[in-house]
Amino acid sequence: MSASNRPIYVTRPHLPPLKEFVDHLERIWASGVLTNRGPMHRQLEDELARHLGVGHVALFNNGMQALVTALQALELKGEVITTPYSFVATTHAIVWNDLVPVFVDVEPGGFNIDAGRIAAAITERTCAIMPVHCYGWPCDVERIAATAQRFGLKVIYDSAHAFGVRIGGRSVLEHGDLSVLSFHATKVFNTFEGGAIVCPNAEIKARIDRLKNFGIRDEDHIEAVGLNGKMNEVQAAFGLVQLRHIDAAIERRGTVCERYRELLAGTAGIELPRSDRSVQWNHAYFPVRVREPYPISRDALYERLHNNGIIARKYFYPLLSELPMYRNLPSAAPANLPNATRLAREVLCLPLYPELTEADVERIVGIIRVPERFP
Ligand code: T4K
Repeated sequence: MSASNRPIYVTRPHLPPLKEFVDHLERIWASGVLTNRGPMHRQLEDELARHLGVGHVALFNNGMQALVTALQALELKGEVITTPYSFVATTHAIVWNDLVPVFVDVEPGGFNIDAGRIAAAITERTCAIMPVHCYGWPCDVERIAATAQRFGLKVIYDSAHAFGVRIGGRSVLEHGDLSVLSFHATKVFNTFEGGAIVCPNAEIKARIDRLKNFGIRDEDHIEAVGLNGKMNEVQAAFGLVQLRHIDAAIERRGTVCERYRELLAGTAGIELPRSDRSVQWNHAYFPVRVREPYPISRDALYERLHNNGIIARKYFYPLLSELPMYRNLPSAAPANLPNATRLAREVLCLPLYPELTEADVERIVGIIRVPERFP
């Protein structure tokens, strides 16, 4: 297959030099410790806390288990206010804790929950807010904190997309009571599968460490109905190696985004994601909105790109509030969620990863600029 017609996926995992990973594997072989908070696991927790500029990190085998455990650790009961515009794991984690999701619309012109609408959705059953920093773009963290404080609510950020993001020099992961990362293969920083909870202090981290290990306190005591959420040593080793190369990978992602911005600027009906100098973004996704006067619909553009080997994705369609298990919730009514409903029908995430070449970007943009010329 020639370079001009090979498929281009929405993302590809960034793979560090194999030799560095093999060196780490040799150390695992020598130690005989494969999992259960081994030396690689402990080292990665320390290095990530330093790299991200946060207090404490508890590693997990994936982001979903981390979300479930974060909610469990805060001992919540009742309703959790959240966004309908996310990946299914966000709402599923709420329901796995026997909590009820309450959807609040996203902000006009943005991708995140509308912080100004949260107060109106609060009832006497509300116990927490679970916003998502969608595509790595920070939520209105100050306003969410003020609302939470006013009503005595916990805040758990789904920060699956927000690895390394900073606002005004401070990690966005320090906001909220807990913040949850995903290290899935499709993420900016990956450990094949993986995730983490960013914790403000050693006490809550210790509790979370017990919850992710079946709730075991010590050999004689099991204190809670925990799950098995432990990251193994091979995953942690991959994370350690990847961390050495992550700054260069994020920088390269930024270059690709800049190129998209230059080449797509002025394309009528293609709205580019906003940029803001006070945010140190991680260039996790490149979502464009496809709307009038663009000559074809978002779905038609998606088809046109696929027909030409460009596997862009409709993240996040369908809306979570439209899924069969959630659509009967009172807050799921489309009339309650007009901005999110529109977004889910207009957004297309373009391919974005460090190894995407200049020629790849030109090939993608060529189709978007004049879709009529392509089958
Ligand atoms: N919260 C939010 C807001 C999330 O977005 C996610 C996950 C979570 C929580 C839960 O975190 P985890 O439990 O996953 O750690 C993907 C990912 O599976 C999922 O992690 C991610 N969000 C979601 C947005 O995207 P799919 O079903 O789109 O993945 P898939 O397999 O279609 O992969 C997309 C493309 O990536 C493929 O076309 C090719 C490429 N790819 C994928 C994999 C897995 C590779 O090149 N290599 C690979 O190994 O869900």
